[in-house]
Amino acid sequence: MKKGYQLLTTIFLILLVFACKEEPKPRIKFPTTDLSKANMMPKPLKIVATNNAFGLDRYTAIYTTKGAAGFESVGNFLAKKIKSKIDLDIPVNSESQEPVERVIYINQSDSLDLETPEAYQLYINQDSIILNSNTAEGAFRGIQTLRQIIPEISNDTLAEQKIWPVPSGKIIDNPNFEYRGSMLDVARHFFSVKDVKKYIDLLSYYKINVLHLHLSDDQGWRIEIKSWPKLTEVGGSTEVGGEAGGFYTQEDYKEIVAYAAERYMTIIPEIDMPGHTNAASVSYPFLNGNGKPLKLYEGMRVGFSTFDTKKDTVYSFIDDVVREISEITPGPYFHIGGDESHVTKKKDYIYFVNRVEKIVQKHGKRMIGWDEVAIANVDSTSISQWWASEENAKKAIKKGMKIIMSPAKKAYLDMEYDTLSKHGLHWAAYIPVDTAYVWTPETFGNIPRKNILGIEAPLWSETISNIDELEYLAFPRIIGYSELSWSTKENRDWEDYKIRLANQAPFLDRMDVKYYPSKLIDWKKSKHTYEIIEKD
Ligand code: TNX
Repeated sequence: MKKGYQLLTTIFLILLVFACKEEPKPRIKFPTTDLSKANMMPKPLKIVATNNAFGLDRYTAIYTTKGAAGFESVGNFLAKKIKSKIDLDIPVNSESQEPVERVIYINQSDSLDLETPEAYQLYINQDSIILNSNTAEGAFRGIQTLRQIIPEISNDTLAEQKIWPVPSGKIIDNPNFEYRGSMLDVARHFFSVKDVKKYIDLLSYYKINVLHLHLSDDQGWRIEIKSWPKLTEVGGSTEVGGEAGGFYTQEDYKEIVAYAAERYMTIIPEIDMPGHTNAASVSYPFLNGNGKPLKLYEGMRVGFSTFDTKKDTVYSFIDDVVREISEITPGPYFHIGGDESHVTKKKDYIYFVNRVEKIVQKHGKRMIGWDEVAIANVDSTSISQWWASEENAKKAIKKGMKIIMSPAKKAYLDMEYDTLSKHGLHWAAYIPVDTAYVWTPETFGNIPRKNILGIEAPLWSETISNIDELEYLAFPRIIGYSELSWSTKENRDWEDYKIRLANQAPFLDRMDVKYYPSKLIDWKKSKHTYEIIEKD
C-alpha cells in the first residue's frame, strides 16, 4: 500500500510540474487499438484491453523506483531498445525541466498478486504506463512485453509530433516454468563471443532465462582452464569438418556471463564426461580410459571415448576444471554431461557419476546431467535432463530429482524441419514448426508437474558452422519453446500462435536473423505490430 501511494504521488507530481508550466493540451483522440490482439510472444497470462492507447512520443519519460536494486538499469535497457526500434530518445529518471506529458513508471511493488520474482503487471493508460514487479528480474520480463507492443511506425496525423500509440489495457503475467532454456553446442563447431551474445539478446526478448553452453566434446575443448593449459592449446584446435576450432578465455566467458546477467539469464556450463572426452584425453593422455591411442577427431561419431574412471588423478583433474569454471559462473548449476558413454562399463559409469556429483557439490553447484545420470546413486537435489530415455526419466523421479524436458523428438533444435532442410540431422525426427509447438510438456511422458523444472531446446552443432546456420535451425522454433515454457496450457493455441509468429518477421528482419521461412506460416511483410480497428 505504502509503495503504491508513493508511486501515485510521484506520478502526480511529475504531471503537476508539467501541468503548471503550460496550458493543458487537448486530449489526443487515438484510433482504437486492441491490446488483446497485440503481437505478444510468449502469450501473457491475462490481458484486458481497454481499447484506447498510450501515446509514446518525445514528451514521454521513464522513471524507476528510487533505490530499488537493478530497476534503473532496466529503465535504461528499455530506453536503449526503444531508441534502436523507433529512433526515439526517452530520458530515464531525468530531473531536467524538459516538458513531460507521459510517463512510463517501472515500479517495485510488494503486491501479493506478484507470485514469483519474474511476475509483473503492466497497466497501460492514456498518459501513463505502470509496470509493477517485486524484482528487477520481473521488471526486465515486463519490458520485453512492452517492447513488443510498441508499433514500428508512428502515426503522424494525431499531433504535431510523431506518436507511437501503444494499445491500452492491463497485462498480468507470470511464467509457467521457472527454467526456460536453450543449449548451444560450441564444441562441434565453435561460435564467437559476438555470436553467442547475439543469440542471448534474441532469446531474452522471448523471456528465455537460461543458456546452457556445451563446452567440451570429442571434437573440441572450448574453455580455458588455467591449471591445464593444453586443453585449449591442443583440444581447442579442431572442430567438425576440419576447420580451426577456437575457445573462450576465462575473460571471454566472463563477458558472456555478464552479458547474460544484464538480461537476467543464467549461463550453465557443461563439461561432458566420462564419454565425449576425446579432445581432453588427446591433450592429457592419462585421462584416457578406452585403452587405445587417441588422435584429434573431426568427425561426427559419438560414444567412442571415455575417461579412466578408476584413477584418482582423473578426479583431481576434474576437481580443478569444476573449480575454475564454478568460480566464474554465478549461476547455481554445473552440467556434467554423462550421455552416450558407450565404452564405459556400467559399474564404472555409476562410480564416476557418484564421485563427480560430490565434486560439483563441493564447489557449491547443483549437478545437472543428461538423463543417463539417473542410473547412478544421485542426490534428489541433482537434475536430470530428459533427452532420450523415458525409463531414465522415471528413475530420476523415483529419486525425487527434478527434470528438464528436452525430448529429442520434440525439442531438439538440430533436427531437420523436413526432407528439404538445408541443415540438421533427423535421427530423432523431422520437426516442422507446428510439431515443435503442438505438444504438452506438462503431461509429456506422465512426469508429475512438480518434478518438471522447465524446458530446454538444445542446438547441437555438427551441421552448422556460422551464425546464419545457427539462426536457420533455432528460428522460428525457439520462439515456440519460449511460449511452451512461459505460457500456460490454456493460453497456447496453434492457430493463434501462428498469427503472432508471422508477426515476428519485422523484428527478426530488423535483428538480421536468418530464420527459416517455414511455409506453414504466412510471414508478415508490413511493419505494423498492432492492430487498428477503424472507428465508424
Ligand atoms: C545426441 S543429445 C547427443 C549429442 C549429439 C546429438 C545430435 C545427447 C545428450 N547427445 O552428442 O550432438 O545427439 O543430435
